[in-house]
Amino acid sequence: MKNFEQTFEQAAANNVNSKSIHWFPGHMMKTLRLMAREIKNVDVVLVLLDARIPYSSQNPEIEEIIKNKPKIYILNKRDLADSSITDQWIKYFKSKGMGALAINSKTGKNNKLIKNQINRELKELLEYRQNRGIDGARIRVMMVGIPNVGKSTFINSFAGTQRAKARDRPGVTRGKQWITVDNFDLLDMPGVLWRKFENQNVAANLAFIGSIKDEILDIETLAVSLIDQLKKIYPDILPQRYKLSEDDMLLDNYDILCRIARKRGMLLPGGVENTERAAVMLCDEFRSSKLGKISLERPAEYE
Ligand SMILES: Nc1nc2c(ncn2[C@@H]2O[C@H](COP(=O)(O)OP(=O)(O)OP(=O)(O)O)[C@@H](O)[C@H]2O)c(=O)[nH]1
Ligand SMILES: [Mg+2]
Repeated sequence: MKNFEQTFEQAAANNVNSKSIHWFPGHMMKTLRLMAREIKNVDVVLVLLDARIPYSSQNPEIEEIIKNKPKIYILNKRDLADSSITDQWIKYFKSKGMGALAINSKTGKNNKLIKNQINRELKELLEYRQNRGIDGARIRVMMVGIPNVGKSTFINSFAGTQRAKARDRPGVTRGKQWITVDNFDLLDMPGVLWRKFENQNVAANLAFIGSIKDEILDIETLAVSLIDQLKKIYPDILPQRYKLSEDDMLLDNYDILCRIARKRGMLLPGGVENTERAAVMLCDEFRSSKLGKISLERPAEYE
């Protein structure tokens, strides 16, 4: 079984050898350049993070581009994360003087909260404009974040209609798109990953939540890493969901995947466990919160 480092090295090699498999695709490079250009034209940046991995979903290259702008961190997909840990993350961001909110973009119930937060963040600018008689000036908002975090979905719920294309896979938005809602101009952007992962945990977390295309990953390696993580931070989840015994849980992680395959009747001719199918199922069940509301990172680890 390959480890994560090997998987990513393989992905990088594929990037060189194949036209169709792209690790850090050209459109992400273009997006970083576009962001650097457009940052001058916006008033505030909404940084969408995934509530399950608020640390790993902060892209340092994006942070560098937006560092001098007012910004609000939005922990999206809060419905999939452990709510008590999300509350801890919000406190963590606030203790660092950063505006932060946790939301579920699929509901559209957050608009008032977000407008208030933007108004608070831009208080001085809005007062300045009012004093100069430029009341009613539009507020320009740039959306940034990793692929698949929900930027386009957020815009659609903010607008109350389907204005930006949003799908359940990374790499959907390919160019910039301005969308006007009341006195706001929202700039939708493609998601951006890292050029190079220094930290394999970050890479694994991004893969678990579906921000990296599964096609460039070894899904069994991914599932084995996920089993490893879940065993450490939510030890009851796998035994409960897949009816694994205490002895099963003492097996090594790959053998646990075999047990999961067997328990779900995923067998190849000859009775061998179909670990690939089990791996796809495990990742899907994690992503769709069938395993429960799971937070893979806690702020205490990053104090
Ligand atoms: N459960 C849940 N799903 C969400 C939420 N926000 C977005 N999604 C889902 O996440 C998936 C990705 O959403 P998009 O809006 O396309 O993500 P994006 O950030 O625009 O992605 P790219 O354009 O590829 O960078 C879609 O299936 C959405 O329905 C949320 O708050 N909760
Ligand atoms: Mg999008």
